[in-house]
Amino acid sequence: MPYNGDGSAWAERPATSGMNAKIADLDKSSVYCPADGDKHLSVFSNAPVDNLDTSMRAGTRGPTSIADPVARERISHFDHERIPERVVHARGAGAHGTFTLHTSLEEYTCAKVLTKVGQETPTFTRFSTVLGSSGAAETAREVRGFATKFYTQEGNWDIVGNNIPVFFIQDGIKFIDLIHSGKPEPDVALPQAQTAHDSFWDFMSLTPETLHMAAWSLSDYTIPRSYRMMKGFGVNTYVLVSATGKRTFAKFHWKPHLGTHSLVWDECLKLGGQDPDYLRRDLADAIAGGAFPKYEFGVQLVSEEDEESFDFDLLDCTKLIPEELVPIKWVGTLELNKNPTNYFAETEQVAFCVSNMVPGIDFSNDPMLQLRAFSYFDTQLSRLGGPNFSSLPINRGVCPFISTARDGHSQHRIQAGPHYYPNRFQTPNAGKCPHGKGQNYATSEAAVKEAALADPETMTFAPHKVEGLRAKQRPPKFADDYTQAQLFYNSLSEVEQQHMAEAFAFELGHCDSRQVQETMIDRFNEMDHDFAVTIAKSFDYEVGEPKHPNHGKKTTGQQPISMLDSNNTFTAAGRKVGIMCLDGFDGLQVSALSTGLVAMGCVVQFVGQRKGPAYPNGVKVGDKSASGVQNTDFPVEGCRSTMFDALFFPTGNDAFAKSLESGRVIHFVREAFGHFKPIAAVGVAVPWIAHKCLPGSLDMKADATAAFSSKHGLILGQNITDSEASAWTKLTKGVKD
Ligand code: HDD
Repeated sequence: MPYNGDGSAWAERPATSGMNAKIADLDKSSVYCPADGDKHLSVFSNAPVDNLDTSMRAGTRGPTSIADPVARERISHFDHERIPERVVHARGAGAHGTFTLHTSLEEYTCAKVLTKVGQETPTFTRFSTVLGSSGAAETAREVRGFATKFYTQEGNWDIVGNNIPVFFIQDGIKFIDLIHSGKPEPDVALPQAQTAHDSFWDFMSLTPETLHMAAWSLSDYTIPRSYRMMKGFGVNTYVLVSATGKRTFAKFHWKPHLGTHSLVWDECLKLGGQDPDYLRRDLADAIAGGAFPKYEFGVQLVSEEDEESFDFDLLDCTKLIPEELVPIKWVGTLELNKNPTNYFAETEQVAFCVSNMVPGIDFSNDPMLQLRAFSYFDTQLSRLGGPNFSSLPINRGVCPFISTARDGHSQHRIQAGPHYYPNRFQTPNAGKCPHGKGQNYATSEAAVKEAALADPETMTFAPHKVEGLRAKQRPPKFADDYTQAQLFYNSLSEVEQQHMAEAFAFELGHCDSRQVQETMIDRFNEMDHDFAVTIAKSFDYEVGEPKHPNHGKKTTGQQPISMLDSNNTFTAAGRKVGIMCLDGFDGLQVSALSTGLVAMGCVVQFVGQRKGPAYPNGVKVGDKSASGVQNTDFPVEGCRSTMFDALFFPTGNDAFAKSLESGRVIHFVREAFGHFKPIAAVGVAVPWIAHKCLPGSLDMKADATAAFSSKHGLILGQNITDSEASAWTKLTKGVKD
């Protein structure tokens, strides 16, 4: 069952049983709308209002009275309904969930969320695009955000990551220029939600450290098929701190149970108009239908002793740790299982802060991370109107705490007790004081260690030594911009490399500056000479010999770079199949196939001549009460093949066969075939596909009634066997000959 837009979900307060601690907490602040006798329409004062249609005025045609508090307050509230959208990642979709730990990381961290096996931690996850404004289309080529707030028993912990394991720049000080260059041009504010313009590629071409991320950005990673089929990465290197004070570097990973899959660019261009909400709809539909998206959570761990043992720097977030060097340890599962009740209150007001940490998790000295730790908290002050954003319902924690912070705009709490520390009421302090004098500081290295280790579960920052010459400087290994860009490119399949070249032609084809195009081609020449030669063809440019020839190495693993790698998951589950139910269709076939597809976890949608009843073979058109009448999701004029992952054409009677002849229906097949989508057909639909829709495209004789092409994902036949059906559902999307 897809997300129901008819408002029926607003009518009643959901049952509270089975709610996780955060949902139960939010419920305290929720208001539902039933007219249950005690409630009435009101204004700010909550006084009842009888008339919301007509303002107060002197006589029927006289001036409107400013003394009408109802009209005034309604207009005034409306005037202030908007808050600033996020300066980046403005467009997002959120969902509540549960994180369950299945493998303890006790050896590395004292954070309970990562040590108590079986513990369920409530979460809120927000997926996003980066550059588009809050109303932008979601299928634009964009890096995607993957941010999760864990409401742990020790406070909130936020992992604010992306769907790509590396980032554009090595130092947060450059973030402002990176984002300015990618956002719409400042004079006429275009283009929206895309990097296909001169400023962005100007910045990229003049900033060599961006090369690795530039390659990821042009790849299929920036056009995901679904947030349910998208990886996530913490990107920066963090530090886990054990109960004995041992510090271990950690990279965070999310791996989708449905595998990692993308759209093809032509689909994106079309879907941008057909359904600009494609990804948030997909997420809401899946959760509403009970097909809860799941992700494995994993860590790559590096001991402090091994910090220098790589040919890249762990503090450089333009680099990943190849899995053959450090495998991923999978420790928990995130399930997204509840849609928000109110988009603004939850998805918009959620404030992810990289600085939200719990004891046992710490920052590394990654210079991006260190500045991020400031930026997120800071931006919420203007976005959410002041320092009390952390006590908004979606942001407040579920663990008990005491704070001496007070007052400020829109204070939500009524705080009793001392607003200073230390105090004579012995407000408990988690930290240990080595001197027992009430001050939480120590005067020697030994005392600091002793204090931290005395009660590791409460230490916020584990002590560790830092020293160095204070200067604007970078570590030497930060200088290698090529090795990992080459590793990424080599690890892709040929077709994915081809997609990158096509993406380059689109992106740089939208730039006007010859200098930008040529400099960028020269940059990619340092990644791979053949690639540079290919992309240069679209720009009539001759590429020279690279200074850093491609080393030819590849990487693979549990989070394989290529989406066609055998370690990726391929499943029919979660895929959307469109079934063409033009009047006169074979009802038995449709019901049998749709039941089978649903059992495999597919979402089935029916397309007919009209939204409403479709009449099977043997039922008179118009006889709505006859058995077998199929309710459709879309009229054929109201949807396109791009909205489905696969299509099924049943057989049918003469009327059905005649309706197949419509140009719109033929276009369905041609377009889906062009996107390498699985198409299945039976009976009269077989010769129609072979000879009308795809003449000359199929390897079948003119009189053939059956054909199967695993390459095209096309299956045509009188009967579809189980093995053919399962091969069909492998969905060879995006694979080109
Ligand atoms: Fe950021 C939002 C991810 C670098 C400053 N960022 C934001 C969001 C995600 C990321 C997913 C949206 C969170 C949400 O859904 O509300 N950002 C990243 C990643 C980065 C990164 C993976 C590189 C490793 N960001 C980065 C830097 C800075 C920022 C270097 C500034 C120094 N990011 C912000 C911000 C935002 C933000 C301006 C905008 C809205 C917000 O924080 O809450 O503070």
